Amino acid sequence: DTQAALQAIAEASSLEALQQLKAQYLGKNGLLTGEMKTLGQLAPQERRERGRVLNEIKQRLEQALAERSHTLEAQALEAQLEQESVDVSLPGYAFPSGGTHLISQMQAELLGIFRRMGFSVVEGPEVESEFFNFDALNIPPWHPARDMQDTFWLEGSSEFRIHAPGGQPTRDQGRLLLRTHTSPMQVRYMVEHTPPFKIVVPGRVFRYEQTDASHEAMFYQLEGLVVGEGITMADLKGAITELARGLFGSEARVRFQPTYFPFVEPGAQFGMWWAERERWLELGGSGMVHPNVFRAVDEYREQMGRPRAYETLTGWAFGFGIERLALLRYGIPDIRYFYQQNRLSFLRQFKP
Ligand code: FA5
Repeated sequence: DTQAALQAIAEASSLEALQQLKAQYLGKNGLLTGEMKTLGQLAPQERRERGRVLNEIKQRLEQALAERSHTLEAQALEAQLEQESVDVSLPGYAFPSGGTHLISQMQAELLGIFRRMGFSVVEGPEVESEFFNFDALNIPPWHPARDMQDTFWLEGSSEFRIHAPGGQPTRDQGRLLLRTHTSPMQVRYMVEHTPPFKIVVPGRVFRYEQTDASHEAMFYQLEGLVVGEGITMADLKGAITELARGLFGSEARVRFQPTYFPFVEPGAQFGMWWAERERWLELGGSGMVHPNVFRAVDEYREQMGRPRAYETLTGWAFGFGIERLALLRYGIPDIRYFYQQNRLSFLRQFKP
């Protein structure tokens, strides 16, 4: 009964029910399929007539199935949209937000102080060559000062070659390492730029060290370098004093004590008076750029076909650890809190 079948299809309440009806009529063992199978027993004339009728029925059923299926799908979609609609009047919920790491905050603050003094900020590579990290800084391979900074050596040799404007690569620059300080950027910058200039270089450095409350294997340094005509130690003291005032207020004081670094002469470690706690903070090293460093830079420049530029000039440099400054300033008992433990409860205290 075609009419009954069509009605059942039109009234099917779900896609599953529709699927069942389809199987019932048109499936392999369906009613219509059964009828089709009997065609073979009829006489040719009758078979043709009956075949035509059955085909027509089949087409009508198929069309009805398709239409109903379409309607049901549309209804399902409608219902789903209804259910998933957004109620814009509901109160929102707060997303947890990250914060800038204390060391990044300190770095930004320090760079701000130096920018106000007219310094440019430049950065260099963390994977460095033996040449820039040691040799050019007046630390030859046999020099005991190499042991002052235990080094992570890397496999392979340097691919860092500074190219002259004409494109001539320079000599081999030795083994690769993770830079143990930011001082190699002194050399890189001087090779590439013509004095006078004032730069600061922030960056990560790495040392093959046993960690403890005040030693990390990875930490941040800030390097400073000023080169020009008639630059003296007094200018260095002025800049460090300005830094101290920027950090600790106008009453801040600084002190310099003689010390040794191969790449400066004379060399001085410097500290700041922390009035609030009535104590000195030892910050880092500094001094007048050693003539051997200028010499190495000029030699390198010559090899690149650039004019020597440092013979008649003087300059000073400093370098200090940003974590050490943060430890002292905020009374943090252990440097390992910053990266190794990475404790959120600790870091959140310094959310800006
Ligand atoms: C240097 O690295 C020199 N390049 C500094 C310098 C630059 C001197 C320019 C002269 C002219 P030193 O090895 O002392 O020096 O390290 C400098 C500072 O880095 C230290 O004063 C300290 O603040 C910090 N520091 C050193 N080792 C560690 C460490 N393992 N963990 C955290 N901070 C460290």
